[in-house]
Amino acid sequence: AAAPSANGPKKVTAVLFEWSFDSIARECTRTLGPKGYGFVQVSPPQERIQGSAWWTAYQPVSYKIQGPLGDRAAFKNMVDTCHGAGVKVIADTVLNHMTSGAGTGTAGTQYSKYTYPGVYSDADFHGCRRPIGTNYADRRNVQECELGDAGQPSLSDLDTGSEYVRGRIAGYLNDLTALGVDGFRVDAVKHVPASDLAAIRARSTDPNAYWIQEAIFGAGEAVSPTEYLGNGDVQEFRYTSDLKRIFTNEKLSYLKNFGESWGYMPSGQSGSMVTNHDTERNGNGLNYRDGAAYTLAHVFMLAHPYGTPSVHSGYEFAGRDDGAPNGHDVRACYSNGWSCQHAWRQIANMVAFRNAAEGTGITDWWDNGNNAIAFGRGDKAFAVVNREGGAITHTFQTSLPAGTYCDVQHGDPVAGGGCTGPTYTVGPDGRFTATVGGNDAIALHVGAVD
Ligand code: LM2
Ligand code: CA
Repeated sequence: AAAPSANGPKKVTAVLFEWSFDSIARECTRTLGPKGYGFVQVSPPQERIQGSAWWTAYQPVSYKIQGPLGDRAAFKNMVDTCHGAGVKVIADTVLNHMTSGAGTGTAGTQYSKYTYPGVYSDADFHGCRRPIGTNYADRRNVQECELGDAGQPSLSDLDTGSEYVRGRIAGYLNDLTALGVDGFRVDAVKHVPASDLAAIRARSTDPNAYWIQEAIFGAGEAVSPTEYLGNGDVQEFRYTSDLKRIFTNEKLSYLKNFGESWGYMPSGQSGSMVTNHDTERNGNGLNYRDGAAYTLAHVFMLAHPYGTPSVHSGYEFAGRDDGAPNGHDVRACYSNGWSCQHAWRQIANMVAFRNAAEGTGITDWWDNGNNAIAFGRGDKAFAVVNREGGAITHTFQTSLPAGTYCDVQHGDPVAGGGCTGPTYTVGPDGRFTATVGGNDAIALHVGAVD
């Protein structure tokens, strides 16, 4: 089993999707460290196919660290800079397959299907050699055939049962570890037998590396995400689709028992997210065009104790395939289409809320039977989320110590005391009265007192 490489109580990951290594280094110092993020996730750093679509990242050519995000030196500098800012680094790693086509990769490697000089040749791939298609009821089809659409060249599926392939993959992970990487998002694990991943993990030079595995739950499928819990954490995709449904079509009051009682995997072993790079495009999760529902879902996720949350931070896109703007370089947030969700006050300030609340459960739940909810995290924190069209006024019972708290949804705490926005005073009885606007929220925690 995996021991997450802890960063104290700081467990929130910012996923800086397709940001260059240099841009991530700047952001670790500028925002991620100061806001309390424990981890930053970098897109697949290995040599990829050329092209402008973002999904070139998921078509490995070799394990050289060189491509549009930067080179090996820039990668190493990013890891060191982030560590200096108190932020650990997770690398998105693609282990199931290599690219489908033929050409020259971003580090100059000339490849063709089943031939990737310096790494793999024909014998290193499974024998199926046709697309998986739609049959997810057949385990071998899912794990030995090829990802991709029917009728097109699909992704060469590595024979992860082979000792040679396992050694190569482990060598890549261990190289990243040597560069200082603390954990891995493991792509497409449903397509790799859990036992193959365990054998790869067993070769790790960092037994504490954090693994967050991507396995999308599908009812009736042969391969279940729970099979991967022995290797590390697994993302709970039902969390993502349920949050979208609740925040767009249903009632927030339904969230009262949200979490494991909804049939989810164990909270302590699951990744939670409002969306990722796939679900923001395919409709299975909310995206930045969803306005208040999107922002408030983040407030809820970060206030709520289920899972280990990640905040996807990407860019605006007109078409599904659109690659990262401005050559992957993010000089400033909110420019050139970079959305910087991780830095929005309503989201970013909830990271410190969650850090302050770490280890506590839900207390003092309140709802109006419809779309206004409030809950505390013991004597550490309290949040109100109002998805009603209009304002609500209520006297909330909390378990907070008496005091005056900064509402971190509308202001920032000032070092040494004070708040740039509104404050609320919790009385000795633990109560405070507030009017919360429609599609707005209030968040108080013991790390932001006036
Ligand atoms: C993942 N998780 O399991 C990634 O999160 C997801 O973004 C990846 O798909 C997928 N698995 C494979 O790593 C993306 C993208 C696909 C794209 C692949 C490979 O969503 O559209 O497929 O990356 O780049 C593209 C074409 C597809 C073609 C395939 C192979 O869209 O039509 O299939 O390349 O040439 C023939
Ligand atoms: Ca496979």
